Order: sequence, then structure tokens, then C-alpha cells
Amino acid sequence: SVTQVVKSKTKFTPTKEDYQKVYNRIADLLDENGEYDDGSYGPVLVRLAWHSSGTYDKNDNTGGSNYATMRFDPEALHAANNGLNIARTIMEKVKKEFDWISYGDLWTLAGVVAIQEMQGPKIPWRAGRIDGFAKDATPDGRLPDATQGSDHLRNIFYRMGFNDQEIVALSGAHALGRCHTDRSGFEGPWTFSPTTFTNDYFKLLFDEKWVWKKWNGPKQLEDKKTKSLMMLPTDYVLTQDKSFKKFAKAYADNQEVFFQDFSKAFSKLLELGVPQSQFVSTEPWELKTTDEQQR
Ligand code: HIF
Repeated sequence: SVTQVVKSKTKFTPTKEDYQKVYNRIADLLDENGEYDDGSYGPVLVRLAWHSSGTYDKNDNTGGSNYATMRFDPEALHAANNGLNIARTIMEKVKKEFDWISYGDLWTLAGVVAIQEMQGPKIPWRAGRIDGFAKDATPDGRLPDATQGSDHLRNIFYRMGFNDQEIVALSGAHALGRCHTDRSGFEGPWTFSPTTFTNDYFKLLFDEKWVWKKWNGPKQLEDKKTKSLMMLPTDYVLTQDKSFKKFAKAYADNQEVFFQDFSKAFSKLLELGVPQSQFVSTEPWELKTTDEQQR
């Protein structure tokens, strides 16, 4: 007779505490390489979270953060994603230690960690994304083109389901990080503190005089005074378009209002394309910063 051995394998069901552990691991990685850019991987991780979500099209419900399709060519090679291989490689370390997390959850969580650890607002976040396949990848051209104007900006972000106020609120994330000539062709940071989340992006838009940079690269602006800061044409348009300008001014004047609106809009961005039924909780979680945990 044959004795059948049934191996009972219980599936690991992660709790909020398990995701907090992943959060903490990502937080520890942020400044592990002081030589990188301005000393933090935070900004490039915010960009990864956004580019993995911003492919969403509400008309056919394709794209978004659910399937983490940027793992696959050709999406990984789309020009808009240049440089994000750096962010994905860092996240591989975390994935090895916490193999139960999906890439979509990992990448969006990394954006949350980066913003919260760089002094930004709390970003409510939910787990539940699943790994998809190459066939789920979206065609090139879904992410914004920085050389264009307000019509393009609206076309792209309305397609994701955002309104003018949310477009402006989101844009404040360019307080973080910098442009790299070998990634996008553009050059330089938007603010003097590219690893701290502030409303300086909006303040600088209105307080500085912005002039076109004279160079061989793509069309960008520089601040007349120091020539060390930059704005993309899509950033500058927030001061030129009447509807955008109203919100940009409000965020320049009140950092608390900006933080509140940014938190809502960014949280929404990170959930684009994820079916409600997939989320493990109805209420989004607020994960603790490392400061709050006094680690
Ligand atoms: Fe960016 N963005 N973004 N962006 N972005 C760049 C870098 C960052 C746009 C273009 C660029 C958003 C919207 C838009 C971040 C976060 C967000 C770069 C430079 C370009 C060209 C890339 C490089 O050379 O390394 C355009 C046209 C957008 C539509 C308005 C979001 C709101 C601001 C959605 C957002 O969150 C971050 C962070 C960086 C910095 C990355 C780094 O490596 O430092």
C-alpha cells in the first residue's frame, strides 16, 4: 500500500506589523549610500512609486500600480523610466528579505516611506497589489512629457482621474530630488533642500524670477538669482494657467493645506488600477515613521 504524506503548508498572512517591518527596512536603506545624489535614495523611490502608478487609464482600467509591470521590457526601457533601474535594484534587497510582498506593494510602500521619512505628511496606504505579467504592461507614452503645456498635463492626469487641484498638489513632490542629464536630459534640483519634503517648490515658483536656460539641452527654466535651481515647462505652467495658479498660490501660502491635499492625492495615485476587492483592509493604514518609533 502507498502511504501518502500530505505536507500541510500554511500560507503566511502578513499583518500591519509585518508591513511596518518592511517600512523600517526601506527606511534604513534610504541613506545607506551618502555618495548617491544628495545623499538619499528617497527621491528616486518616490519617482518609482509614481511611475509604476501613473500609467493608469480610467477609460479601460488598464495600467496603474497593481501588477508592477515596469519589471518587464519594454516598459522598463521606456525613456520616461530611465534611471529607475537604480530604484528597482535597491528594492530587490528588500524583496529578498520579505519575499511574501508583491512588487506593486513594495514599490508603492517605498514611496510612502520616502515621503514620510523626508519630513513629509503621512501617506495612508493599503496592501493588496498582486504581481502581474508582461502582457499587463502598458504602451509607451502614458507618462507626462515635461516639455509640454497645460493641455498635455490635463490630458495625462485627467486620464488617471485627477482634477486641477490634485494635479497641482501632486506637483509639489518636485520639492524632492533632481533631474539628471543622463536620465531625462534635464539638469538640476527644484529646491535647495531636495531631500526634505516642504512647500518650497511652490514658494520658489512665485518668489524667484524664472528665465529660460541657455544651453544645448531640452527646454527648462533656471532661477535668475543663483542659476542653481530648475523648473520644467510643466512646473512653470502652474503659475501661468489661471486654474492651476489659484491652487499653487494657496500651497505656497500654506504648507499645512499643501500637506493635507498632497497626502490625499498621492495616496489616490498609489491605488490606481487596484481593484477594491484586492485590498486587505478597508481602512488605509498610517505606518509609523522611524522617529515615532524611536528606533
Ligand atoms: Fe517628476 N520628474 N514629473 N513627478 N519626479 C522628474 C523627477 C522626479 C515630471 C517629469 C520629471 C511628478 C510629476 C511629473 C518626481 C516625482 C514626481 C524628472 C527628472 C522629470 C523630467 C528625471 C531625472 O532626470 O532623473 C513631469 C513632466 C510630471 C508631470 C507634472 C509627480 C508630481 C510632482 C507625480 C511626482 O510625484 C521625483 C521625486 C523626481 C526626482 C527623482 C530623482 O531621482 O531625484
